[in-house]
Amino acid sequence: MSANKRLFATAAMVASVAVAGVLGTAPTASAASIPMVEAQATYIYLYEHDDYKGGSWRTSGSDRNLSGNCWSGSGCRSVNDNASSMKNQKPNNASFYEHAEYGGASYYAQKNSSDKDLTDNGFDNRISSIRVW
Ligand SMILES: [Ca+2]
Ligand SMILES: [Ca+2]
Ligand SMILES: [Ca+2]
Repeated sequence: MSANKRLFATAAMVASVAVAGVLGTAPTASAASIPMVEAQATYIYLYEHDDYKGGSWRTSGSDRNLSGNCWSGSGCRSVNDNASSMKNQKPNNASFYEHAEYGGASYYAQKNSSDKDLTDNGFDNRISSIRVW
């Protein structure tokens, strides 16, 4: 019986510590008011070469025309028709299209997936637009 009481007392202590912990974080609760888009930004990455090498470029949403987008690094090597590998780190599926405006053949990139070589998908150096679903 006294053992049960001790157990209860311990549980109550743990509970109060937990409450204190929650209250302790209250001053930073304003962080929760940051828009979710900002706080949980995720991206789809395209890479200039196989194996995620060369320049990279990322987008958080759909892009109807990759023309004018440049790989990271010096100069402006065009992303359009030049992506050779990709990582989709978003919690959304995405489609890559052969042409701008989501036209032509498409490649389906599941959420949280990656592909180190788009050649075997017939999509090496072809992507011209991206739609995030
Ligand atoms: Ca390429
Ligand atoms: Ca592939
Ligand atoms: Ca293309």
